[in-house]
Amino acid sequence: MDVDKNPRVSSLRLICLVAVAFLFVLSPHFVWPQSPQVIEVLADHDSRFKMAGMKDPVITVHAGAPVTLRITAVKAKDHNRDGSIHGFSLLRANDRSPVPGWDLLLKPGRQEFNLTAPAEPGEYVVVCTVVCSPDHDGMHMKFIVLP
Ligand SMILES: [Cu+2]
Repeated sequence: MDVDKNPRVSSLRLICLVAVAFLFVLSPHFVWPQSPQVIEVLADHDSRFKMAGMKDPVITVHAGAPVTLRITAVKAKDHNRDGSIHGFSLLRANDRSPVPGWDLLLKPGRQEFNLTAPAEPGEYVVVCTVVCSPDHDGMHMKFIVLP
């Protein structure tokens, strides 16, 4: 019997072909998911958050997008018992409620956090949660979530 002319075999072939085509079209979404936005922040010795090229640092992200926070922390006057020298905690601007997963403690030096931006667009604020110096109360920065 000629295999090629068997209708079962040829329909199986067609299904395989369609499946492979689908995988080919969809593969970028599996193999290369949206690459994270890398944000570099300096949590400095003068109890201030700083970002290169910004006098008033603002973090801007898109709702639900992957974000890599690359933070360099430099010790101010004081530190926590656990060795944390600054904190990086994200709050909603309107009610100061914390954003889950965005309450970070910083150790001296460079550290990286892979996070997901808040799902809700709007205005947020980053605050330091370690009483790092007498100027600690001024250690905050704007954080904007775009749709
Ligand atoms: Cu602080």
